[in-house]
Amino acid sequence: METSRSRKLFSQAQALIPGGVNSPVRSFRAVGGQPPFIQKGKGSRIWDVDGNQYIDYVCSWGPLILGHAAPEIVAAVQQAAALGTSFGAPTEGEVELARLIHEAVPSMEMVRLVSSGTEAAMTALRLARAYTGHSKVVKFAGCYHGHADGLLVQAGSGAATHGIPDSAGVPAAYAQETLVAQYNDVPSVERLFETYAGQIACVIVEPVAGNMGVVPPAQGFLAALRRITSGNNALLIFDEVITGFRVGYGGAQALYGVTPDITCLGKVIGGGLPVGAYGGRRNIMEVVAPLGPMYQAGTLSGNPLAVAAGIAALKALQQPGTYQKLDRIGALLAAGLTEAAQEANVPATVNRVGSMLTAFFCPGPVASYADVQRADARAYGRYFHSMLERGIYLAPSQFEAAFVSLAHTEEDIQQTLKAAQEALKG
Ligand code: KE4
Repeated sequence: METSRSRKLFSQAQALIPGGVNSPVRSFRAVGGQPPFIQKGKGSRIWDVDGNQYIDYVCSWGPLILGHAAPEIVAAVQQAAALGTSFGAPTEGEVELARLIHEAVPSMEMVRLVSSGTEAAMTALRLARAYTGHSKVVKFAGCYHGHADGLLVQAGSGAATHGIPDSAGVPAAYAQETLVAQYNDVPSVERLFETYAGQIACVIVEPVAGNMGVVPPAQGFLAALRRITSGNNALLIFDEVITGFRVGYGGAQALYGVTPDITCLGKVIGGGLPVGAYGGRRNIMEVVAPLGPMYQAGTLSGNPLAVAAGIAALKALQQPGTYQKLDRIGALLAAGLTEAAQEANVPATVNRVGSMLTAFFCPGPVASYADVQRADARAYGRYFHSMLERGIYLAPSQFEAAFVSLAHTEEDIQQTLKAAQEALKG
């Protein structure tokens, strides 16, 4: 495989950009080797600067549910750009995107647009603290909600239930306000609410975990979080940055029938451009400046180009049969990968919810963060490179979600499964 231009660019990039990348996971450090530099995408495919073509299952980590360079997205962005790229003033598109989001996710009675999922989750925590007057927040080990200080926290050691920093530069004092529970483990949440009664502002959760690899919520898990938070004057925050408009037009809250107080969105609602959002019940959102005392702002919040792309994406997703098609393609891939691993006698467990899935290199079930940690990341790394050499571009980490889009065809899946059969046979 020709890689000279990517290697040259990576060398130049490393001189100017930490690790040569603008987001750590892109560096391939989790799987080894050097990342190809991507030049273009179309539909389910991307091409690198050396002309190598790949079927793409990263899909920019979720946003490209319509595939690359979808005509309706490109046209919307071109049309918007011709009218000006940013005004720092209200525009009609922001009202339309807020309306589309509210109609799809009724619990979001009011919506504030921001420019990333991190901003959405960071602000949702601030909002919960402002609304409840409580200072502590609960997150789950293995769940990721962006890189705000209070969320870069890992479980404390043993009895210490308060969090410890999961990144340099996060003061212990910040981390201690974050409590860490175990995903799909309701008693671990109940114990925190007993220990810190009256101090907890919210529980924030990925309603389908994507950032430890895909781990679906256990039966009753989300409903239990709803019961516990409601019973303790705490808010329930669904971080639907991945699942929003991904696992269904109404997101995971519609799929599982559990309604949070605040929802965070991102990725799909920007159509591949920088958009995040948070929203919830009107009486909660009325705490947000300029209506209320909680401050949050952003120069490019509601940017006209990003909003135009988001509107085009959501309108395309309203087409009948959209999610049945995504589910069918996702199921075809998951079943084929399972079969290929069995044939190759490789221990693997494929978790899937609709069009997001992860093949864990370990026996199942994989239903918790502890289960996830049994996965053989080195085996995944070897598989990743074998697939890359065969023109299949997977997430460069065992602990991420893979995505299919409306542009992925049955032929793409068959080509992928043929490559997987060869790669798994090693
Ligand atoms: P951003 O700030 O990266 O737009 O969103 C942060 C975020 C918040 N919540 C969830 C559930 C998320 O998955 C993310 C970001 N996801 C990662 C990949 N799993 C983005 C990829 C990256 O970090 O480069």
